[in-house]
Order: sequence, then structure tokens, then C-alpha cells
Amino acid sequence: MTSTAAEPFYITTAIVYPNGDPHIGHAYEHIATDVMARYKRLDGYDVRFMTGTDEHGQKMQTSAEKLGVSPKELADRNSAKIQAMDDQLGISYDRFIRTTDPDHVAACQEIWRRMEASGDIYLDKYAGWYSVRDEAFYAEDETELRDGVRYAIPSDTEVQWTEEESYFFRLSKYQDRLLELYRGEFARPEYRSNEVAAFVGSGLRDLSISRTTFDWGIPVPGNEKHIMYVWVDALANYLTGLGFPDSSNELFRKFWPADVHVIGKDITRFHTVYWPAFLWSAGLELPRKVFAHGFLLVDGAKMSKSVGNVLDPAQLVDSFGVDPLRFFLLREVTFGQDGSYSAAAIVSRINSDLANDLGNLAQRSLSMVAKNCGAQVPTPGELTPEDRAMLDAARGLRGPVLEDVDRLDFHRALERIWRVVGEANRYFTAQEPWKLRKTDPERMATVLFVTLEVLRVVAILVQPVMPDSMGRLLEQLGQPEGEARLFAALGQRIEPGTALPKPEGVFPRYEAPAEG
Ligand code: ME8
Repeated sequence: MTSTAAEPFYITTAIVYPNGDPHIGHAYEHIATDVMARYKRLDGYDVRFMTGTDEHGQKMQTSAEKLGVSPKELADRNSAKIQAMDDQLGISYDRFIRTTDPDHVAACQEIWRRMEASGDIYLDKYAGWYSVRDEAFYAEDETELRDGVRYAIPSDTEVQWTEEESYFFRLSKYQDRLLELYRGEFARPEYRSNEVAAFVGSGLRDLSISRTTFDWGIPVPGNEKHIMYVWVDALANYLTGLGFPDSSNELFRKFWPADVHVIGKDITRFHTVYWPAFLWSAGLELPRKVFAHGFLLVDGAKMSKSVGNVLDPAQLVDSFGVDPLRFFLLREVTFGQDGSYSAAAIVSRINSDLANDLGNLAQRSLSMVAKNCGAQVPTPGELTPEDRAMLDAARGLRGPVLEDVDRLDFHRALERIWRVVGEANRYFTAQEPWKLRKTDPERMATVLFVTLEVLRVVAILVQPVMPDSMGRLLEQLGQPEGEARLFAALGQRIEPGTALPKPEGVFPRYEAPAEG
């Protein structure tokens, strides 16, 4: 057998501020990124997937002060909760990075030195508006005064006047190059790219990249009075995770540039303006794509502590299970746009798409096989046009589904797969195999074979979204872990004669717990 080295694929989430508990918005981003990572692994790529926590900066320091603990204590406590969330949700990260990890200092200081060596850093004085909530600077015309308090218009967060000595990055120098960059597919979805192009096109000011009024951060090399602006530190995590700046590190050579940074829409500016400019300045390649997803709302409203509607992913997992939650979030919401969580919507997806459509089809066909075909995959007879159409529909899924996933269009990929599940249900009902048992057992065997083959294809393709349930379904279809479950196996067919274990339901209907 000849083997060629698998193509590398590096994917990241944003790193979470561990100043509070994880919420469903974090779960959403991590699940979507995990699904892409799993698709690529099953498709034969050598995947590196990183997530983690963003622990420095004024926001962390202020939150810690309010609680009377040190920033490091606060970060330790909440970073552990975020990692526990990821583990509970089956997030298959290769590294969970914390920006307080010792190796992160070297990466930040190296990128700083390189930007300095390019002549892009100078010392001056900053005077302007700063939002601690966003860890972002705002120009006067991006703020407004309401009841004596000044707010940043884009994020509706309070800003404070800040005046201090600061290092600046020559962001303005990169304006034309950035505009050129947005003509390609660097920033997605396209409307976000257009938004950011309009922002950059209206003129860029140099960026303040150090602070002196607090100390919870990474020291600026050569001037320890200053700590780096938290976004320089945060963005550099994507390099640290590959062993940068150690030039002998295999990971960096193999995986940089990243294939995609998955982020939320509120941090598009940092990733599509600052980050490419920093990387150009440091003489490093740019990530191939930054994808900004939308926000998850709860019953149509923005989550907020004061409203008291912040959803804890662990509670949703307790109520509905990991796989149904993963499926719901990706099926319900168009990635890129805002979407809403509601209990009624998840229950409806569980009962219709999972229990009725996929679960019943598997249960009905597998129990007929167990009873009537000696618990083995039946041998098909001659195929009718209906059989062929059904098999073609299933086997035709791979290409379009992978294209959807490459565009992070998870909602469409699942819609496409479920269209075939719907077709398979109609096929099964129309063929009436339960009647054929007596009248034409050979024909029954063929119908059951076709149905099992459709289920095999569907289960293989849906594994990234619902790894555990699809693993169990593949087990019941006699497909052991390993090669039989890779996308390469989609080109084969389910083998007649394969022994099948006793079938059991994969997706129970959701019944609301009795009150009281
Ligand atoms: O922004 N729906 O951290 P963060 C969907 N540390 N996504 C949401 C969301 C919601 N309701 N709320 C937040 C930061 N997010 C920085 C990132 S990366 C170098 C540094 C997303 O904890 C948000 O858009 O505020 C971001 O992508 C991620 O959760 C972490 O947000």
C-alpha cells in the first residue's frame, strides 16, 4: 500500500474570557468548530484543533477585583469550567491553550520584536475612549453620550476616558493591503467582509498596543513598565499553539498558516484588521480564512446576566443529551446569521428529525432484519429503478455535503442529508417490506438491504455532528470503529452477510418530565 502524507488542517475557536461561567454562545462556537474538525479528520486530513481561554487584560483584572480574588485565581477557576464544558460536549481539541501558559510569553514577545524590527512600533501617548467589556479602543465618533454616561455605539458598552503613555502599531500603513485582502475570500461570510472593507476604507488610525495603568498581562520586551494590549496577546495564541517561535518545532512548519479561525461576529475587526496587519508586519503568513458566526439568542432575546436568561450548556445537556444539542444548534441556525434557542424548538427537532425520521427508520428496518434475515445484512436481489434512485441519492451526498462543510454551511449540509432520510422513509413505506415477508422474501431482502445501505451512508456522514449516537448506529449496522467509518468507506457498500447485533433505539422521543 502506498501512503501519502495526510494534508494538514489547522482550525481554531476564539479563546474565551474566563471572567464568568461558560454559556451557550461559547458552546455553539466550540461545537461548530469541532464538527468541522471531525469532518476533516474523517475525510483523511491531519487535523490540529485548538481552543482555550484568554486570561489577561483589564476585564479580567477588574472582574477579579470585584470578587476579591487574584486574576490568576479567577482564570484558574473559570478556565477549568470552560474546559469541563468542552469535555462534556465532546469537543475534540488537540490543545486547550491558556494565555497564562508559560510558552505563550515567548510567542507574544517574539511577534512584538518582529513588528518592532519592521519599524511598525513607536512610543507615544494615548488619549481616547476605551471599553473594558470589549477590550477595545473607540474613536470619539463611535461613541455617544446617554444620561451622562458614554457608550461605544457598535457594542453598546460603557467606555472610559484613558490617557497614558503607550506603544502604537502603524496600522494605517496596512490600509491598502487590507482592502486588497478583502477582495478574496479571507473574511467570511461575504457581508462581513464588505462591512470590514467599509470600515477600513473610511481610514485607519494607528493602534495603541500597550498599557501602563495595570499589570495583568505580558510585559513588553525591553520596557517592563508596559504590558501588551490584551488583543496582541490573545491573537498570538494561534501561533503559540504550534510551538512558535521555536523554529525547530514541527507543528509550526506543518500547520501554519491556519486554515480557518472560527469566531463570533463581535470580534471580526480584531481578526480581519489587526491580525493580518500584525502578521504581515512580523513577516508571517496569514490564516486562509476567518469565519464570523452569528449570535445565539434565547427565545429571540440577547442573553444577559441582568435579564437572567443566560443559558448554561450543562443544563441543556442534562435535559436533552449532548448529541441532540449539537444537532439542534447546527441544524436550526444558519451559521453566520443570528439564531435563537428555545426549548420548544429543540424538542421539536428531537422528536421530528431524530426520533421520527432517522430513529424510526433505523429501528423499523433493523428489527425486521433481526427477525427475518437471521440478524445479518441481507443479500439483495435485482435492483428496481426505485432501489437505484434511493441508493444514488444517498451515495450522491458525499460531495455536496463536504462542499457545504468547507463553506461552514452546516445547516445546509444537515438539511441535505435529512432530505435523503425523508426520501428513505417514503421509500420504506411505499415498498411495504412487512408485506413482502410472506409474498416475496427476496424482494423484502432487497428493500432492507437498500435501507441499511442508506442508513450506513447517513450515519457515516453525520458522525461529526453526533459522534456518540452515530457510533452506536454504525455498531448496529455492523460497521466497526476504524476504516469502515471513514469517508473513504462511503465508496464501498454494506456487505451482505455481516452479522448484526440486537437492535436498540438510538433516539428516544423527548417526553417532558412530569411536573412537581
Ligand atoms: O471575545 N452567541 O472572548 P468572549 C454566539 N477573548 N457566540 C457568542 C455569544 C453568543 N451569544 N457570545 C459570545 C472574546 N460569543 C475574546 C476572544 S480570540 C483571540 C479572543 C462568542 O469570551 C464570541 O463572539 O467574549 C467569541 O467568538 C467567543 O464566544 C468568545 O467570546
